[in-house]
Amino acid sequence: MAAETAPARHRLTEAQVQFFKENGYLIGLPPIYTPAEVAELNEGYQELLKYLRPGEDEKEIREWHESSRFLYDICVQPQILDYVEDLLGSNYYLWASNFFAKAPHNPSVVGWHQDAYYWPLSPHNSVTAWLAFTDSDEGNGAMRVIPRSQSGGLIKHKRSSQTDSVLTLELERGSFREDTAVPLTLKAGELSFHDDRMIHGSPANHSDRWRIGFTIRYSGTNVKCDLSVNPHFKTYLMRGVDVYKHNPVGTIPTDRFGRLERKHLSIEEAQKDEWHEEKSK
Ligand SMILES: O=C(O)CCC(=O)C(=O)O
Repeated sequence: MAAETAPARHRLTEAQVQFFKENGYLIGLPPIYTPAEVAELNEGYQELLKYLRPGEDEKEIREWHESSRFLYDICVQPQILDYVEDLLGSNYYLWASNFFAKAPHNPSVVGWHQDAYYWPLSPHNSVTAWLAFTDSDEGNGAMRVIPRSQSGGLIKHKRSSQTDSVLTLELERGSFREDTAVPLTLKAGELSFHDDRMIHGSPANHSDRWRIGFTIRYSGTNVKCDLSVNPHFKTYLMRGVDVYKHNPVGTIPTDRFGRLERKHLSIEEAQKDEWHEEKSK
């Protein structure tokens, strides 16, 4: 990143932590990256796109923090880690990252879902940092969240019937209060946080602008992955100690850019849609 004066680091206030616990998300934090650094982030993103094969798009850039030091360094940005520590506690690891990019006038949507429904992880103790590479607002398809929905438990997801949806498992209309949705407006370089059980999604980008977000997923060290669903799961301890040692540990990448050949599998991709039901029996 550009050698500028590093902004002073903050910790979350009690009120912000309380807001997250009650509502399942958090916004309104100072920018993590300056405009010059945001320009560098986007240059790095363009470099990563060069590693895609014909027919692939940015959705393929998943867990490439395992193969790209550029992405790994974003995931370990100290200010982000301080905030995550305030939300998850002192012992947690990094395990996933990916891009959600919407080109100008791209009709694709992210259907309403709970991340935890996709992940073979238990218990639920995970947080996503959604880092804006571009401005993200109601005009270009910002993420929308259903406040407090994280406290209602997991709702059964169904295979999507929407052809424009980026996801294949999503919540059915009527299974939650869509009219309470709140858009998460962010300037480039800012981030939001959300709980793994919070209901969220995003509409199409009807604007002339790109909307690019990079998600980084962190979990408490007590969280165990079912390796029979995702055998490639790798953890990177970010803060504290891992007394549980539930999961395999990843290797820090040395190449600045590079693609990951191992394909991580979600519950949906592993075709284990009944995983949550079977687990709760
Ligand atoms: O960026 C989006 O539109 C959706 C992001 C999302 O679903 C997630 O961060 O889990």
